[in-house]
Amino acid sequence: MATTVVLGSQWGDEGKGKLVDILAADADICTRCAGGNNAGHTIVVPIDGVRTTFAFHLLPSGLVNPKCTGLIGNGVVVHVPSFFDELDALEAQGLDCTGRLFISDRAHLVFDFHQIVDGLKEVELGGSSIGTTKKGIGPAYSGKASRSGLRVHHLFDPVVFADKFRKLVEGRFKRYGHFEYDTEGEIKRYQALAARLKPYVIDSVVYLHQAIASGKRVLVEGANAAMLDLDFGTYPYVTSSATTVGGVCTGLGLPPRLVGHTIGVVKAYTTRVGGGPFPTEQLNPIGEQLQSVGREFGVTTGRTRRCGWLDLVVLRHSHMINGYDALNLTKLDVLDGLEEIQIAVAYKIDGTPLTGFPADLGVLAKVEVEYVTLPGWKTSIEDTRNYEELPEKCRTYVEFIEDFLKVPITWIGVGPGRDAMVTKK
Ligand code: 2SA
Ligand code: GDP
Ligand code: MG
Repeated sequence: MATTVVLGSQWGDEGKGKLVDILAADADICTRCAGGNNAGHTIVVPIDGVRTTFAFHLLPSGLVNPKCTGLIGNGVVVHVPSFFDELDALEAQGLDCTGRLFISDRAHLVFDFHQIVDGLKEVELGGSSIGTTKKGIGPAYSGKASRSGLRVHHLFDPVVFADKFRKLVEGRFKRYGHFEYDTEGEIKRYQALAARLKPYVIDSVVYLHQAIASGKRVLVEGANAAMLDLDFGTYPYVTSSATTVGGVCTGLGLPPRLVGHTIGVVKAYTTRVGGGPFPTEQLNPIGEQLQSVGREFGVTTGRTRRCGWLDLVVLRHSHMINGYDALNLTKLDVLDGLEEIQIAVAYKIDGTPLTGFPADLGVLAKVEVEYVTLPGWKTSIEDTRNYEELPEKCRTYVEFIEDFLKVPITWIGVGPGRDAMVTKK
C-alpha cells in the first residue's frame, strides 16, 4: 500500500511529529491534509551530533528527512506569512527545503483578519470560550464552508483577489465593528507574497496521483486529533477541520482504497489544551506531576496543558472512527515515578455503562468514570530499547491497552529523541 497515515487518537499532542519523523525515513512524500498553523509538532534529532529541536506548525514534519518532499494538501488552511516564517526558521536551523516543498492551489487562505476575528469570537463567548490558538482557523474554515473564502490560486489573479478580499473584510466589519485593519495595505502585501509563493504552488491532486502511480511512498501527517474533530470530537470544543481518517480523503483528494496503514498515536496518559470536557482530568498533584514530568506546554501558544489518566472510552471511540491498524504508545516514560496508574475503562450513568462516547456534553457531564488501577513500575525506562527488557509491570500496562482495544502497539515512546522508541514485534 502506497500510503501510511498517522493520526492523533486523543486531544492532540500525543507525539505525532516524532513518529512522522521516524517513518519519513521510508517515505518519498510527507503530506498534511487538515488544520493549519494551530498544530505544533515537535521533533528532537541529532544534527551533526547536536541535539536539535524542530517545531513544525504548517509544514510537514517529514521535511527533517532531506530525501522527503513536503506537501500541504487542499484540506489545510494556510496563513502565507506564517508559511514563510516557518520555512525561514527551518532553513536557519540548517534544513534546506529547496525544491521539495509544495502547496495545493486549492488550499484556503487564512488572513490576519481571520486571526483578529478568532480573538473577537472568543471574547464574545466569555466563560464558555473554546480556548482556540487564535490562529484564525475557525474563521477561515467558516469562510470555506460558506463559499466566500479565498484559495491559493486566487493569489494569482490580482483583480479577483482584491475584489473578494475587500468584500470579505467589509463583511467582518459589519459583523464585528470596525477593528483596526489596513485592507489596502494587505492587498499590496499579498501581491508580493504571491510572487514568492508561486514556485511552491501545484495541483496537488495530479501530483499525488502521479507520484503514487510511479511507486512513491506517501506518509500522511494528521494534525490535531480525533477528539478535536469537527464531527466526532467534543463539539463545540473542537477545531474546525476533519481531523479523523475521512479528512485524509477530502483533504488530499485520495480515494479510500489508497488510504493504507493507519497508525493511531496514543499518549500513555491524556492531555488537552483549551476549554471543553475532559472526564479523566486530574486537578490534583497527579495532574500536576504529569504536566511537569511530561513538560506539557503548547508548542504553538505555550499554554499549560491539562492532564489526566488514559481514557480507553475515548480511544475505543477514536478507533471506531479511524480504524487503527497499529498504535504508537508515547510518553510511557512520563509514568515512571508513579506508585499506581489508573485507566478509564467505562463511563456509567446510574450504574449502566454507555456503549459509546456521548455526543451531548450535558450527558457527558453526568457520567461516572470507572477506572482500573494498575501498579506503577517505579523505575526509569528511558534507556530501554527492547520490549522484553521493559519492567513486567510496564508491559502489563501496555498489554492491558492492547487487549482492551484489540489493536497491536507497535511502537512505544520512552523519551522525546528520535532514538527513544521501543519497537514491539
Ligand atoms: P483552533 O485554534 O480553532 O484549532 O482551536 C480549537 C481547539 O483545538 C485545540 N487545538 C489544539 N490542541 C492541541 N494541540 C494543538 N496544537 C498546539 C500544540 C496547541 C498550543 O501542539 O501544543 O500550542 O496551544 C492544537 N491546536 C488546536 C485548541 O486548544 C482548541 O481547544
Ligand atoms: P504532536 O502535536 O502530536 O506532534 O505532539 P507535540 O509535539 O505537540 O507534543 C509532544 C511532546 O512530547 C513533544 O515535546 C515531544 O518532543 C515529546 N515526546 C514525544 N514522544 C515522547 C516520549 O515518548 N517521551 C517523552 N518524554 N516525550 C515525548
Ligand atoms: Mg502538538
